[in-house]
Amino acid sequence: MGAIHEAKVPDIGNHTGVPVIEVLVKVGDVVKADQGLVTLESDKATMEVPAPLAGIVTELKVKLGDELSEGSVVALIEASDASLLPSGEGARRADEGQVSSRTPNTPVPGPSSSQASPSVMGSGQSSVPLPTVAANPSVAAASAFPPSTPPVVFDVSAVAPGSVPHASPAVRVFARELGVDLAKVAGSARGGRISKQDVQAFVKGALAAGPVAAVAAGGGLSLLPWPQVDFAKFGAIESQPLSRIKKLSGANLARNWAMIPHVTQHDQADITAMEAFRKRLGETQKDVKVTPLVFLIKAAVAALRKFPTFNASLDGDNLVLKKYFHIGIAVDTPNGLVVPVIRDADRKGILELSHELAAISAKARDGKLTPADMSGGCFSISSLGGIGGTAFTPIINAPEVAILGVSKSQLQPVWDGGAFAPRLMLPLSLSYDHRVIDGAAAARFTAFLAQLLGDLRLLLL
Ligand code: CAO
Repeated sequence: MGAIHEAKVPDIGNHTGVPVIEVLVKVGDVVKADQGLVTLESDKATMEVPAPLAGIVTELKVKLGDELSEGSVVALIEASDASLLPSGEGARRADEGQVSSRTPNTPVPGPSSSQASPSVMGSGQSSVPLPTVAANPSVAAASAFPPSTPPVVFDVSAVAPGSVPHASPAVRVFARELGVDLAKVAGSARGGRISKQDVQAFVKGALAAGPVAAVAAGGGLSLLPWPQVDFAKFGAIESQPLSRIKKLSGANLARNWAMIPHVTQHDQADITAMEAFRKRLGETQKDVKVTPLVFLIKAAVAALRKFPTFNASLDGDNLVLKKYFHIGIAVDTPNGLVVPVIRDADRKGILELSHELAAISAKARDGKLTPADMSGGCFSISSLGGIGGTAFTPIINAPEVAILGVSKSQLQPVWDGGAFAPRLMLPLSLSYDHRVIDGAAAARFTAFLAQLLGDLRLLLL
């Protein structure tokens, strides 16, 4: 009987309580070094926890839904005879599992491999902190053998959210066997996950389209490389690393901007009466600040109810229509933009929403939002109204299909049919996914929003 080793969650940055979404092995399974044992998924990325060495799974320490952090023990593995050999194939495999070096015959996994994923959720370092097995003589012996190729260099940009395809290990193996880059395959399963059928469809499409089209079949953009400029040649500079949030949100924004055909519909709402009401409310409600944003949340919910295709997500050729109303709010924090979600906004009143908005914005600015706080949104609102501006083009928060941008309200002379009257006008900028929403629907949606904000009594209907 070989020694028993613990398989632990490797360095996943500052993330804690990341849920197990798949258990990939069972007790008694024979596993290879580096084989995925369980899959963890935050709202930003998916990663597998790999077996530290080849052997037999003698005990599983986790189940679906358990929330894990760095160092959590996932399983116990009895080392196989091969992995205990001081030299030879077994020892070399264990070595490969630990230092991420690979012989030429070993397939080098793509960005979705178990090596690559952990840093997606982690610190974005340039090399992956791989799991180590303390006091493991077989691994110590194995690591005495120099790897036959240099360690795989980890490219954070290749695995940033948006670059990391959502797929089960079986689908990844299948794709690897066919030589398919999963980053080019559109996932049609729930949450954008790539199924085996998606990979098959991708291959069929590529073959049918011929060699040139096959390259582009994944929708890859054929872009010029990023300009490399020595800025210091032109004057003094200072280089600052991007925050982790900026790197993560930047990758998401770039994907959403490139993959969604955005159109932005601009409109204005006359909020003169709404503001008078809000001010009166502010005089009596001293324990919470009521800003225009909560009225926008209520009006957005009513508009989503009336226009269900805005409360939807694309799932391959299907549109998933949601019967719940969870509204994401873009919050500007010192470390970058985050989008916490207010759940069941349809069931909450103006004051409850105000308390919740204050609480989540404070949590966001303190950097204490959890993945759960930022998941499940149906539609987002990005309000720059407290700062300024007359209009902007917000980027859709995929897999949502629309986002409402709000700029600063201004007093304007508005013709009432007989004279110009001073009215407080609120600029609305609705960006929508043109694959799902037509321009006419977007114009109706914003006009309806403006109508509701112009007369809040309509929200009671
Ligand atoms: N027009 C005029 N004034 C507005 C307004 C609008 N559309 N919206 C808010 N205001 C006023 C508020 O009433 C408040 O005024 P008082 O202090 O006089 O009462 C002031 O602006 C500040 O409001 P606020 O920003 O603190 O509160 P909010 O509820 O409007 O917004 C939050 C909360 C968290 C959304 C906001 O603070 C924030 O982070 N906004 C930035 C979002 C962002 O960065 N979006 C860009 C995404 S794309 O890169």
